[in-house]
Amino acid sequence: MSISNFLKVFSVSCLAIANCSVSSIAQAADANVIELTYSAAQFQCGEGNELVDIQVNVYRNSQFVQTLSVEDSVYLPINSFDDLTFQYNFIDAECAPIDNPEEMVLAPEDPVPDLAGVYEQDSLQEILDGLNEYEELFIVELGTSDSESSAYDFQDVVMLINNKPAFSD
Ligand SMILES: [Ca+2]
Repeated sequence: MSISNFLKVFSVSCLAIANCSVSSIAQAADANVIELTYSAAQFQCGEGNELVDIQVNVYRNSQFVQTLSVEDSVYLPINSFDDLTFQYNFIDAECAPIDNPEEMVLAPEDPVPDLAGVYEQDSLQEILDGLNEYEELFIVELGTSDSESSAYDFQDVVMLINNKPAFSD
């Protein structure tokens, strides 16, 4: 990717960074740019209720970048996915996420963890099977930390990590 393309791309996410500065651009010069797409949210406050609208605040190196709703994408220059942290907000819901949501990144060849939610586990495998080699899944469990629970399915929030966005050639 050329420097001008990189700066163009960076400036996109820069729009949302309150104190985006020349130094932060310089700092990001060694970083890889990923495209993060919020694919799906699937959470109910109790069985039979509507799916909760979950908005996700994205932070890079502890700085707020952008709020994502389902189907939103953002380009993020990062050195590692660990640079990113997330905050999950339930909109107009009668319940709230657990205090310490559990997050996981899965690459295409990774084994799908042995989760209680068998049906969901199958579809997680299907999503993984459909990924390109440069893509990964970011999956989140917001309902329970009890790995024996059928709610422990890591599909409350699902995001696609594209490590090779189209512009990067
Ligand atoms: Ca869950």
